[in-house]
Amino acid sequence: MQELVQHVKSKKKKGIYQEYEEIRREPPAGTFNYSKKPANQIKNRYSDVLCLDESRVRLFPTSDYINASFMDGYKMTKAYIATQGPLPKTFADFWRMVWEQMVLIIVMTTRVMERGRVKCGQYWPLEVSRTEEYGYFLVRNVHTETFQDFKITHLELYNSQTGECREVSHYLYVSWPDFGVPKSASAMLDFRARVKQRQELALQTLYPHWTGPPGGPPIVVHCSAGIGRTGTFCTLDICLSRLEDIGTVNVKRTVQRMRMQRAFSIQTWDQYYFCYKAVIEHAQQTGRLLPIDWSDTEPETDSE
Ligand code: PTR
Ligand code: PTR
Repeated sequence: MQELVQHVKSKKKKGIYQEYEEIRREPPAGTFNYSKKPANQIKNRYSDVLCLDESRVRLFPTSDYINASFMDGYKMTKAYIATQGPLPKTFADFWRMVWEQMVLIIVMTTRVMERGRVKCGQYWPLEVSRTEEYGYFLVRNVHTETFQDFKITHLELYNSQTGECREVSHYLYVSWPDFGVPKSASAMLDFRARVKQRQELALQTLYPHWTGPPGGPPIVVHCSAGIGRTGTFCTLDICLSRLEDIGTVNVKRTVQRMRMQRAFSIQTWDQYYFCYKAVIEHAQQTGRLLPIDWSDTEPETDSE
């Protein structure tokens, strides 16, 4: 951990910015042919945010395209599905994906409207006790808890084709603007810890005989495009899991690897820098690091 602090201290903001620029300059690791097919183009929220063919999530059995990518986590394959904020025409596809991949948690890091613009469709019922229909799924809002920076909603997902019902938790982080960073690292760290606890508990109670990959089904993470805030959340989660396991972190490698599965993950240098700061804050909170004197490294100006 001390090495990470030294890394941030010696590079300063400017060096971290350059490190991010190096990552950005690397070309995408594959092709986007499925995203570009004429029949699929209308299913992309942004024409310039496409998913790599190799890691894309396929829906069954037909009409298999959704703008969603599997991403590995720390010592876990397919730990996440990174996806765009669902569009009204893809709501049913989104719930189909949640069902087919046996998802227990949806993490949403955007608001539905931001600065007067729609960033994501309202794909779940907002009001408690309300049920909405999406294709052959019925989704019911069972209970909502509101915190300062996030909202947790317990949903019931009913598949009218099979007659089965499942529980899905919806974790919505409300104070994170696109192309920005969360207001507070500690609120984000708290949010991430709750997501992790919920995934562990839900796996034990809902799928006690789970034989799939360790860690359980993928966690769906989305923002508006599914790259900036989504990539930042997942980078942080991977780095903290590694820190908790072996006490070291490699932010650069984590982001480089992530971009091989979800192109363009992490959109701005301050989202990248935020990962470093939040990891350091977490290490301090958990007693892995002593307080740091930043006064000797304080940069004179921001490097943008
Ligand atoms: N073409 C869009 C734009 O640049 O506005 C794509 C885009 C939108 C990219 C939002 C990233 C965005 O942020 P996030 O992935 O955090 O929703
Ligand atoms: N947020 C952490 C803390 O408060 O100790 C770590 C941290 C703080 C990291 C400051 C970097 C910092 O540098 P700057 O002031 O340039 O953002």
